[in-house]
Amino acid sequence: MTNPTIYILGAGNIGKYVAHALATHVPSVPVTLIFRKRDSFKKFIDSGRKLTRWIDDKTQDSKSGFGAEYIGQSYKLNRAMPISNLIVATKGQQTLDPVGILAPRLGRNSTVLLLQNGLGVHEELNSQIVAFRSPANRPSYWAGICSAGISGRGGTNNPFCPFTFQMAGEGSLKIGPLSENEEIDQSHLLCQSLVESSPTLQTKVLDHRRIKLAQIRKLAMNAVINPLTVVHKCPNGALRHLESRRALPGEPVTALAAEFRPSYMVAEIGPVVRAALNLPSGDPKLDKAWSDEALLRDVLRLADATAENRSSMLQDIEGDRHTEIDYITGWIIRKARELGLKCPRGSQKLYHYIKFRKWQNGEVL
Ligand code: KPL
Repeated sequence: MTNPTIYILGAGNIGKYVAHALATHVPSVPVTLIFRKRDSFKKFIDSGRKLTRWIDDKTQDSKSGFGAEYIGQSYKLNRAMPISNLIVATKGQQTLDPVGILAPRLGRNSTVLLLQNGLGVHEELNSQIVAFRSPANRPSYWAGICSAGISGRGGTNNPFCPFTFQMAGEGSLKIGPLSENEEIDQSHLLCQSLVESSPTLQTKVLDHRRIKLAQIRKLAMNAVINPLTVVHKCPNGALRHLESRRALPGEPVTALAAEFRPSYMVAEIGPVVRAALNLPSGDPKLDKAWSDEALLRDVLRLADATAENRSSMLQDIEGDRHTEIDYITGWIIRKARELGLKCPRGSQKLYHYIKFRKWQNGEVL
């Protein structure tokens, strides 16, 4: 049986943004938000199951109310419907547990769109969720990359406007299948609904090869920007100054100054992403697009375009939460090892610093 509802796990900025766009542009498709915290679930119900978009100092309430489900303690699986379409908008490190709870409602006819930073989440779901160990039971995974600038006006912890989000800049949503063999069916409910929401989302449907390129490009950007903003405790825009800063006469060139700058990180990460992509050799266009120069240019452009932002990783560190380091820098390190490449030393140091909140030699974060 196909369930016509689109479920969204994670009511953070991206989850709210996509839910609001679906409700605005495809009101005939029911959308249900799934909550893991009772508190947020209750607040959502009490506030009338509405989401508010804040743009150019004007607010726009979602036209229709949303469905809401709570999957924390006392969750009754036996009364729950199977899920045909699930958008996962949680952070990588917050995905395994809730998807594990939902796994009995997901199966080979379900589509799961992972809308998050980093790589490696779907492999983790397949290896850690018992029901998904058999390829025959696995959902079809899609990846989504959202480049819109969205900030919460407080997030779900804000007692005044937990379900409001603010648009800081337009952007696109690229989606595509993670399996090489999957044909794109534009009439599939999830795909079609996201495309119909294009006036807001600007959805582009890519084939497997192109979504993989887009994912790895975004990962390379995040693997440079996010850990560097943590180590320097700075907004994204400061990375350009850091890049051009030279040691003053007589100033000792510390590891921080020499290594932890965008060009150094790109020089380490570039070879790993190029090898992971296994690009056909001798294609001058591809060689140029994936050169260290092009990656560095894109990193600095993204840092400039999001200059005021504190990266999601820096915000997680400041809020004393787990970070996405395992799916970003961790992925680079694992890939380098798997491909027999030189160990990316700077990335390894940053990984340890961010994962364990201290340097390998003991200094505390
Ligand atoms: O994706 C981001 C993040 O913070 O995770 C960027 C694009 C770097 C914006 O801050």
